[in-house]
Amino acid sequence: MPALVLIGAQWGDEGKGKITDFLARQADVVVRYQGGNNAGHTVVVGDQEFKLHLIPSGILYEDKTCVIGNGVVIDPSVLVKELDYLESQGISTDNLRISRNAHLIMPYHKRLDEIEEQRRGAYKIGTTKRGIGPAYMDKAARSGIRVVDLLDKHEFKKKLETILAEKNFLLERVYEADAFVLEEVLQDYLQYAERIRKYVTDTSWLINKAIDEGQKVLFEGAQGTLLDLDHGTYPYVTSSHPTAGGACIGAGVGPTKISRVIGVAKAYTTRVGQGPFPSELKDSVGDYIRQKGREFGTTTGRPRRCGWLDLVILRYAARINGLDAIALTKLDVLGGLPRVKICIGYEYKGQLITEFPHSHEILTQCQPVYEELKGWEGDISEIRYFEDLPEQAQEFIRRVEELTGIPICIVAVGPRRSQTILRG
Ligand code: 2SA
Ligand code: GDP
Ligand code: MG
Repeated sequence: MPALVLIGAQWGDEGKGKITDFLARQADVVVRYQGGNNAGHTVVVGDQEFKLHLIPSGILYEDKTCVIGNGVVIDPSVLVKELDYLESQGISTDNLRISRNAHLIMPYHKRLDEIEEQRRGAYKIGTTKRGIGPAYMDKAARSGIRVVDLLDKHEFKKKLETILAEKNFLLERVYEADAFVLEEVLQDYLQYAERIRKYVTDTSWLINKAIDEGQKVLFEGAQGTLLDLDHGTYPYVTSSHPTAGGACIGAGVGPTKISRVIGVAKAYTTRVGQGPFPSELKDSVGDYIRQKGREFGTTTGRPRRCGWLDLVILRYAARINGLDAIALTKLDVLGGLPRVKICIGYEYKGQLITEFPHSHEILTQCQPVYEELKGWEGDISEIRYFEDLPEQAQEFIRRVEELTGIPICIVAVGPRRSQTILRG
């Protein structure tokens, strides 16, 4: 895998952290390329569980270079906490590199995220309130502040002064909310600057050099395909590009450098926040999956909405990302159900649709069409070979491969590194 992109094929939380950690063993460089600390990637090493929000999951290995690319929005207060946390656990952060061009999440972004979400009323998105949307808005509006600005005290003060005057006007006069005091923000951010300065570099140069020298680079997506700003269930999406193409822009590498794309998908589907979800289960089976799969937000603790595996979504993810293979996670969670369903299409106005609808209005009116398979009994979490899985679990995997046309290269049967079945 000279350059492998790993993306979420559903609405996030597919287990990207676990699969990144598993594949990172063979990688030299691990790169985050979009999103921010809205992400929550869980990695279990031995008895210890790590929840990472900004730093790539590869940091748990001593010898991997870990990059926060230009496409990530960085809340330095969270970054500093994550650095402190890792170091307190005896994990070195010396191999971390941060792009000079990544944009910063500022305190006003977080306040605006809360206010805007509240003002949406019934149309709220269900954001993580981490300031992600407002930070990307400023980036697109060309009024964002970047990591490189933070490192120059005078430049940072000048920029902050101008932008804060505007934001305070908006907060006080339009939203009747509290304004921010320049000196206070400045003081906090200049402290963060000193803490992160040593990690900052030209990360696009570093990644391209690594690829050219034959090193292995793993791009770790955050969120998922259906949360992509362009290709997701807009407007119920995040403000970045979690799809494979996002890796090129968010890391500064050309598409010709990417050699393989793997989509991580759960054996069922979950979603956090608002928006359409055709195969959602609002019954005791949904509750069973939520409890057994511990489906609660890694960042906010919110209960995740749960439903059956949706192959219309997986085929769509295969198209948008150009998937070479799927890593199927959490197969163990479906164990114990007498029957399992897979959504093979949608019924819309009496017709069967098998392509993901490009219209939000159509999607909200789609009813899932299911194929039912036999479930399997017993705990599969200690199984390490495909052939040792119960016949019904093998059939489930084969059927997903058949109906998507994409091979399943990895099957995860538990949160630990070792609870992974590698195929072919
Ligand atoms: P935002 O905050 O602007 O990115 O929110 C916009 C939508 O994107 C969804 N979103 C997520 N969905 C799943 N997992 C995410 N990360 C956390 C996790 C979520 C959590 O790992 O569990 O802890 O709640 C994530 N981040 C953003 C969000 O729900 C909105 O629908
Ligand atoms: P990510 O955002 O895609 O990295 O996923 P999260 O970490 O937010 O959520 C996935 C959760 O499932 C985490 O608690 C993982 O430890 C856990 N997990 C990952 N793979 C498996 C699996 O195969 N089986 C089980 N039971 N849990 C898993
Ligand atoms: Mg997550």
